Amino acid sequence: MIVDYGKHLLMFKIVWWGPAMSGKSTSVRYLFEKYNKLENLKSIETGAGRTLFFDYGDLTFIKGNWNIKINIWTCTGQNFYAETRPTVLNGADGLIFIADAQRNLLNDNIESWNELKNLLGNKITEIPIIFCLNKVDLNGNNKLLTISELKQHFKLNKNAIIFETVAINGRNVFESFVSLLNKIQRG
Ligand SMILES: Nc1nc2c(ncn2[C@@H]2O[C@H](COP(=O)(O)OP(=O)(O)O)[C@@H](O)[C@H]2O)c(=O)[nH]1
Ligand SMILES: [Mg+2]
Repeated sequence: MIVDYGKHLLMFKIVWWGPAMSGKSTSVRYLFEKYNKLENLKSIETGAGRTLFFDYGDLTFIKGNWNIKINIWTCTGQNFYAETRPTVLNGADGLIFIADAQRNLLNDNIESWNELKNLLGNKITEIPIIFCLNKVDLNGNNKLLTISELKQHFKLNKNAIIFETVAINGRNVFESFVSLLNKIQRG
């Protein structure tokens, strides 16, 4: 977090983390759309067609006589770009972990969570994290992970906050973001 008392400016960095294709870009895009700030969202392409490298952008709010600028990033899921992920994490004040609710992708979720834990080390207990179990619209045939299964496989404590989200229609996307902001604010 950067505090500029002269300019009354508070700057945060929030990173959306999770395996490839879990819905990070879709979630972030929904947020920028909601705030009518889609033009602030930049995406870097890999050059290999539509595959995204990462997305980033700022959302700015006014609270009292302070400007709050939130710097938003998504990590890249492709393993080819794994070396960029520590950089994206640098200086993060909070994280939203987007897990894919499809049961057959459990191992991808666990692998991504383990990578994050390794990169953060001790900081994992200090940085506020909110979890999203995304794509819960793909229900049917008992093929979705449940919140309690995710908690168990990720070894989360029982007060971890997990939202069931649908990034393609925005269900709980804004709520998970606000929940993280509250968590950051409580410190
Ligand atoms: N059915 C469904 N599809 C989703 C949802 N969220 C994302 N997707 C789709 O999953 C694919 C990957 O999403 P994307 O946001 O690019 O994933 P990222 O790699 O984590 O950034 C895209 O085709 C999205 O439209 C969701 O909640 N439900
Ligand atoms: Mg993406």
